[in-house]
Amino acid sequence: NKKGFIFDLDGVIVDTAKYHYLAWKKLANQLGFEFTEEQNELFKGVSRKRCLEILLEIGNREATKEEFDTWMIDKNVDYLEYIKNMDASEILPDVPKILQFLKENNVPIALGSASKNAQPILEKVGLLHYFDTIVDGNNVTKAKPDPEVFLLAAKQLNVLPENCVVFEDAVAGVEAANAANMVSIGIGDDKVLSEAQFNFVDFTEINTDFIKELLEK
Ligand code: B16
Ligand code: MG
Repeated sequence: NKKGFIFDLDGVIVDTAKYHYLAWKKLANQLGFEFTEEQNELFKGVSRKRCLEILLEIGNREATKEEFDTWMIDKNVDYLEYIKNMDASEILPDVPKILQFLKENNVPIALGSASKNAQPILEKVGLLHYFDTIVDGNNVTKAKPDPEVFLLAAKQLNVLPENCVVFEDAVAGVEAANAANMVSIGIGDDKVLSEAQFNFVDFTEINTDFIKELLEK
């Protein structure tokens, strides 16, 4: 039974949520309302378009099609400015340890992210070479919790969905992994990610014996 491992990006490999937050907050403030870190939780794993829709609901703002498109671009320009200088120091603890272990055991690895900026981020932090394929916001039409992103990743790895393991920090992402019939591993608060099959606060809690067990299942 050939296994495949799929990693979400934001919140699993790097903590870009804080940069997304700063960029959305700047836009909200420009439009004349507040946007809190707590509200930013709703944005995790959610596509850029859907995030703006939610933001406008929060601010009780209407937008013409033109304004909507302009604000999407503005937000991303700001976000790109925040991530411009990202480097390996922003990799979340022990992520390379797990990637390295998988590589040494010839396990195929995919990225399964909603972000359209996934590839440049992996490049900046120096992890791109670990990934056999990248499926992100540029390749999928249906956002998480739809399983499309993970099913496409499995297909590209040439591994059956039921033999795939997914690491996710967002509720929508855990739902997507479950809907894809994959093993879901929640990274973060186990109360928030209660639908996940396994839960860890971060990768420092995951040892290679646990990964070995998953590989032998
Ligand atoms: P972008 P993930 C998601 O990435 C983020 O969690 C979410 O907050 C963001 O809106 C989305 O990517 C789109 O990102 O604007 O860069 O295309 O967690 O699925 O890796
Ligand atoms: Mg995420």
